[in-house]
Amino acid sequence: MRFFVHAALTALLLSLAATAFGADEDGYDLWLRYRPLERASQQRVQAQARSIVLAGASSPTTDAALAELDKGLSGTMGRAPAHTARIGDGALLLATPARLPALADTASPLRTELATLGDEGYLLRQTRMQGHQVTLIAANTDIGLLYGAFAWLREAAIGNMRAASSAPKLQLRLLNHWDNLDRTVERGYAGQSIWDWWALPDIKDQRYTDYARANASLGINGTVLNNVNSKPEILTAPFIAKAAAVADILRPYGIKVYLSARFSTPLELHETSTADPLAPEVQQWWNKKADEIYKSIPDFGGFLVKANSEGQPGPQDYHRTHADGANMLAAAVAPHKGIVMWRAFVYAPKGAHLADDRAKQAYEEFKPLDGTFAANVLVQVKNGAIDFQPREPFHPLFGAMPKTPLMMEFQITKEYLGYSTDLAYLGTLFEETLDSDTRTGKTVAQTLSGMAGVANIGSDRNWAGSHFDQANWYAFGKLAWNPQATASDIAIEWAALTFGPDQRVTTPVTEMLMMSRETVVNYMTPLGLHHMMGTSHHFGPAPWVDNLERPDWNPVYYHRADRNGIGFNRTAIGSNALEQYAPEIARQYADPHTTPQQLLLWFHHLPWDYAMPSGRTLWAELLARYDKGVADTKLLHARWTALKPFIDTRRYTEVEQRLVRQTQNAILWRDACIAYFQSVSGLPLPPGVQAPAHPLEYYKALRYPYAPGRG
Ligand code: BDP
Repeated sequence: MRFFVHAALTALLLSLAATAFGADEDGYDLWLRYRPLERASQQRVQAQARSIVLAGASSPTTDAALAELDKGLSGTMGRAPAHTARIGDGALLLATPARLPALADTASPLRTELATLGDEGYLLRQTRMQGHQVTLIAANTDIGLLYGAFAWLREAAIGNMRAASSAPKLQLRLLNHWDNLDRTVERGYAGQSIWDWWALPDIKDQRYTDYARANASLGINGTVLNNVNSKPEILTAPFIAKAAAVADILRPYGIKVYLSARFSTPLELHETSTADPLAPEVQQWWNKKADEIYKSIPDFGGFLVKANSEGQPGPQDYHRTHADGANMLAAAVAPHKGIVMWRAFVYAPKGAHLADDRAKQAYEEFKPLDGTFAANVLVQVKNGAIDFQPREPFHPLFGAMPKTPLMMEFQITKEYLGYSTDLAYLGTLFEETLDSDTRTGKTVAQTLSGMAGVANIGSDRNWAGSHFDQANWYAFGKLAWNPQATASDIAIEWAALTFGPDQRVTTPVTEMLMMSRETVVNYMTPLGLHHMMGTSHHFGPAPWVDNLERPDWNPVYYHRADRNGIGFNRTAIGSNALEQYAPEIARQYADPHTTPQQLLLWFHHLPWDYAMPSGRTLWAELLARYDKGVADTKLLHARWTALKPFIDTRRYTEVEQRLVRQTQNAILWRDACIAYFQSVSGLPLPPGVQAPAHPLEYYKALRYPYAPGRG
């Protein structure tokens, strides 16, 4: 009997806990969930928002800010306070100097503070205004007020209510959609493109507004709607009208629309006889095209261009330089204050001369052009010199082009890190690159004028393909606003907003996030290995591939493993890619003993018996890393299962299924790589290291014909 009472009580408590931790969520609300707060937090929020007051007349942007405050407060508090015209005690007051004379008063310390916050900054402050105690959201512009409203709501949702002041450190904070006009997404793992080009411009999905809200909440202020592998049609009148409809929706949220332009567009549309950037007919065509676009989209941001890379057309087809091409487009958008983001991800097209090391090509092509780009051109550089690998050293162009504004290009979508099935928080990857010291007097972050992230957004209900991948969108936005923010602070905040502020959840979730990317590095490409993924879809291990048309598409080109050793020698006696870095770095990394272990095989080819700091041989260390990758994946899973009582069933299950799959992926990577490297090294497995489950041929025969993301 006692047993039954006990069991019934436990069941009751468990079900209460389940209710306490909420009904099922599908992830659509992202970090803007606005779930009911506990009583004590509600009281704190209530004290700051007895009424809502907007100083001055409304605008589409203040309408958006007020609507968000209503939505947020209805959710967290159960009801939104009244909007009033007069300031009273406990008012939440939104004001700019133009809206409220008291803020324009040069003697006011708030005015002085605001003067440091620029066009997009904001401050949150408890203060007295017209004799009343108020909570002030102040900014210099309406966009600043919107950002401030989101920041205040974030504080409310976490129950903090701290004073704050913040301004973006980078002017350009963009998403890059690799979305095609047929709604497929290149390297997208979250369903179809959210842009329904067929339905636009007449039919406008509510998602576009929610997309704008989510991005504005992070301070993202631009979006490139279409794939860098672009099509000429995007610049025809019907598509300009479609882009204009999107721009109209995003505008109140401070987000500008940009388009990826195909360099040969006028030629392919049969409107010119060449695409040579120095031909007057081509220049005139682009000038007229820019005028046409700006007529429909007055605040059009400009163009993103992938040229002379992977078969895309470009100025080199006419023996012109990247600067000639970029400057021609820049001249077309300059009268409208537009910009051109010209990508540095270039490597020789098929059949052309192959560099001895693909990692060197962007630097070789772009460094000599420093100082020759027009003022409204930015060169957009991927974080590393190869291609969005789980780990790469920072790209040598950062710090090497002091006369050219640079944009960082990160990949938020996880093409090489397990799609949206494997958990890998990229905040740590982004932070590692941004904090790298270029030894030119600046960190990578300090060399930047902007930051672009290849979006992981799609039509999936949860936007990103998995709940945890939302954290990568979040971290990108936060770091674009402040590249000095830390990945762990961002993780804590995201965890609290996504799963609620209970520390029994936020602490372990943050720990999971923080260990996840290193876990993926360990089970995929430890110790500086890179580019060993399956051909074309880039899923799963394929270190054996050696038969592709271009040598630098083959994994064997990158790991160079043979009976004697492994790794790519990029020192002076190798490809000398090291020479592209500042002398201090080149010197430090010239010696394997002073090269960070995590980049060892990126820069060095070493014998299998090379002595590692751990006391193990390189061979044994490599095996140990693979084992750690698998062990840590299991640990991620175990940490999540311990959270079961605290997470709604739907999200718990969706994440859990992925972690089971990730463990299988990790084992696959470990086993396949060990089987392959053992076949080349001929070395035995040390005692205690488990043999791969299958012979090498089994792994080589695996195929993924319908892997997603190939656009
Ligand atoms: C590679 C992708 C390819 C992109 C290319 C790029 O595999 O789909 O088109 O980068 O950035 O990572 O242009």
